[in-house]
Amino acid sequence: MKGNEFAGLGLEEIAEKIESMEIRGAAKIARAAAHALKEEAVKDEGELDERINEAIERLKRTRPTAVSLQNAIRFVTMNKNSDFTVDMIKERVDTFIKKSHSAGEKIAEYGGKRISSGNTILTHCNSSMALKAIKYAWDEGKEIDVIATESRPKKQGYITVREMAEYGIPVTLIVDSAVRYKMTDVDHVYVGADTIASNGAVINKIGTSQVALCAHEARVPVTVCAETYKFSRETAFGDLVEIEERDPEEIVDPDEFPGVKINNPVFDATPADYVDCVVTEEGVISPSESYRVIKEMMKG
Ligand code: RI2
Repeated sequence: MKGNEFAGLGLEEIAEKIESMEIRGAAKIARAAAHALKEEAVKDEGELDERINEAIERLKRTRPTAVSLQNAIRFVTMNKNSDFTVDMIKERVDTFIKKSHSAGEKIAEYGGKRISSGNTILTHCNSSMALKAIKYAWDEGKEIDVIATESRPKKQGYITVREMAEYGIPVTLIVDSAVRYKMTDVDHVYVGADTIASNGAVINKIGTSQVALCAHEARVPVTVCAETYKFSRETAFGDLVEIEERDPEEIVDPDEFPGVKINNPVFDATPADYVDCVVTEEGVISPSESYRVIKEMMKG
């Protein structure tokens, strides 16, 4: 069990860090949101129900696309909006955080086993879950190497290449537009997910669908590493996943481009047809089984 990643941070600090992406990655923002609820629960001011409901509203406004955050809140509050107790919130938060870490360990193992010695794995953005699987394969003594995209505009690929290099795994950085050119060298694509819809579509960092399209063309399997709390029950009832649009200034200084519209959508949807499998803590599934995972979630 890891130490507390968010020690000393309260609700507002966590919400601001999620918004600014200082705390980022769908798994981490889910754990951070859970931690923030615990911090609110133990405060000795006002009504507990009110504090928790306000905290939930604040957290939900931070980043709209990753359902992991909403599912963390749902897990902690058991889908209620009243009759909370401090002990219940504390216990549920600790359980969620523990489950998140242990899901990561299982995903590492199941995802890592699918990688063979000699494989080149291409990854996009920075997914803690995808990288855990790659590290597991490396720890098993497999000789592998990684190609990582830069992942404009926030360049989370820099985090990935540093993490791989520090771990000793041979890694090559490429610009996003080099993916199709490099795909002939690739044996597997490993990515994470922010949300998985009931039809098996994977919503992940912008550009993931282009990577998957290139992989599909080259018959390279695409593996998505995602915990079950990244499946969206709302999509089973017809809701569409909101794609977060961030500040155009993350791309360029708009003042330098007068008269130009600048769009900064930060996620896209990869259709299930372009995904070979989803590695969850419960096992490796076909994306077409997403609805079954969601149905199971609804029982709990
Ligand atoms: P893990 C990230 O979102 C990336 O899209 C990444 O692939 C996904 O979350 C899953 O990450 P962002 O916060 O949960 O960088 O696997 O926008 O760490």
